[in-house]
Amino acid sequence: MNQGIVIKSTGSHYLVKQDEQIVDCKIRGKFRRKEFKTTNPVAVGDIVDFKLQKDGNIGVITGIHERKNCLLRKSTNLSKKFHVIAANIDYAFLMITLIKPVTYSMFIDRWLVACERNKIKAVLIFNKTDLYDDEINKKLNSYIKIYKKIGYNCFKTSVKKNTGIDDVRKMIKDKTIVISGNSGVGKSGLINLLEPGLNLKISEISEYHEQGKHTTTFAEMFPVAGGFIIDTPGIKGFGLDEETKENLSDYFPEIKRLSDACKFNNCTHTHEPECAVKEAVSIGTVSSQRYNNYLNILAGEEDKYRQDNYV
Ligand SMILES: Nc1nc2c(ncn2[C@@H]2O[C@H](COP(=O)(O)OP(=O)(O)OP(=O)(O)O)[C@@H](O)[C@H]2O)c(=O)[nH]1
Ligand SMILES: [Mg+2]
Ligand SMILES: [Zn+2]
Repeated sequence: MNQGIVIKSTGSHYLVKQDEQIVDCKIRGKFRRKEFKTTNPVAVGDIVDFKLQKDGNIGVITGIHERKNCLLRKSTNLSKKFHVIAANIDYAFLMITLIKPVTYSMFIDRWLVACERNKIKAVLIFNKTDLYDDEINKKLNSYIKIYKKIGYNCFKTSVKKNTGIDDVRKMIKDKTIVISGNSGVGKSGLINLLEPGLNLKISEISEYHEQGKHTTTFAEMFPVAGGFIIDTPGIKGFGLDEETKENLSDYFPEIKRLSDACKFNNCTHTHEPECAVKEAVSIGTVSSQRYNNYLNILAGEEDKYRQDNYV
């Protein structure tokens, strides 16, 4: 039996790395059906057992080792199935741009909820700072203030001007990191800058829609700056499951911290009297932007954040 790590998944086959050898593997039909809750039973980052076929460099995956963690999302909120973005990761980087394209705060907060839920350390990277004018810089600083206060690591970068990259580089050594975000924010561009030999495909964002063109189509892991980064295809939305919504306040760290001070121990922080969270929002110690996103996720107003007028 051979053992290796999945470095690329295309849905129908998987590249598995064992020492310096890379084997093109499929999975057994039976194995595939057993995992009914996810659209992809095997994800990049998974440690798998595989059998080599007689004719050389082709294999069959026969088992997945237990995951330390994984980042999951529902492809749409209507879908019942989950997609495993990556498995066995130390940090999840979310790349955000406040222009070309605009990353909405609702998207950021939903993604952070998924990280909290899966016990993955989240890091926010605000890219394309070379394009920001005074107004956008004000927004950037307010975002950074909000997220730093909660305890999230935040970085400002310009992949184009090569600024802020060294601080990001320091995070990577000996770690496995997944990088996620909307299409066109510069995920692959950042990896190219960190490890120029890789030459990952990037493309201009569309002029009219100011959105990315989904250039990266499959998740893939690369050796970068003494660690590993999993580049992923850009995503628009981030669907959460019912269970996450039921315990939502557990996944907003600043709300969770205050919950004990609410009058009712089952306080949902929506309509209850003597709610410590609502009091904190009213005096500004909890961000109203975060609180509104909390309320919207609770209320199931799933797709509002896609509208242009949503912050
Ligand atoms: N002005 C500016 N442009 C940038 C910056 N970083 C990336 N870009 C440009 O943004 C475009 C998209 O970059 P990609 O690296 O392909 O974006 P991506 O996030 O990998 O996109 P997908 O693979 O579609 O998810 C390219 O034209 C880059 O040159 C930056 O810091 N400033
Ligand atoms: Mg890309
Ligand atoms: Zn409360």
